[in-house]
Amino acid sequence: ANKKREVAAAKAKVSYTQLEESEYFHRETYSFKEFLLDENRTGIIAEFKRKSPSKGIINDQVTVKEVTTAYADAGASALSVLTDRNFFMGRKADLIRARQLNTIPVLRKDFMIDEYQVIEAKALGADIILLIAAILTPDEIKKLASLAKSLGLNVLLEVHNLEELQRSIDPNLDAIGVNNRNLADFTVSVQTSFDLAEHIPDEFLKISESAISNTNVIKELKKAGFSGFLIGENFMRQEDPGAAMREFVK
Ligand code: IGP
Repeated sequence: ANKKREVAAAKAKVSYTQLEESEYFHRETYSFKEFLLDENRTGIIAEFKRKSPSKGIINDQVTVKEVTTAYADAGASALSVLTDRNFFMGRKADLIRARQLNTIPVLRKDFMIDEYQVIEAKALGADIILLIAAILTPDEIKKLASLAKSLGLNVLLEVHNLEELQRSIDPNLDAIGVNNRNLADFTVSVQTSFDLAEHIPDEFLKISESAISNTNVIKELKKAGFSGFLIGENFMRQEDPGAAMREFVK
């Protein structure tokens, strides 16, 4: 019976009141834009990712501490931390840890579908949330983005194609990320970013996500108007992801 109670307690959601009592819930967030456009930083949003549906285990030997602090030292403009457990082996505690240890913006990388998760993101110490156009209706995007803004969170909308982009544009978004990975078949092509660049209105920061493996691509993406580059696997698959990023930006 004790065991049962423990399991039930672990499953129970933290109440809204408890979330709002979190110290981080009241912090002032970092500006995503400021860090992305900072000349002394790289524009790279460096990701902590142990596992993915397309690759399986990428790296489960490293700690949030060693990786995220090394990323920040190497000039990351922001950190991306997976909190999804099922597909990515992420934990909410990873996000809290990244927040505690770093003074740059942190993106909560997860499948956000309801308001609870947005409030939770703020309580865990996130500065940025991800909204994925492929899994949300325009109304849901509007609702979640405006809640996020009201909490001071920055909003990154992820799109894969022109149709998703056009139906999802909303004034509460700060940044639009083009995911170069096709979620239907996991194929990757950076060309997706080049194709969509001109369709993203100038008031939004442009981010290119996934499959970025060399600095020449970043140069070309910058020319096309991108100011953010989300990189996970290329660093995480190395034994020392922080050293990999240092080498990459050298
Ligand atoms: C990073 P890569 O190819 O550098 O590991 O990609 C990031 O773009 C990818 O992890 C990602 C993702 C997502 C993960 C993009 N959108 C949505 C989970 C959910």
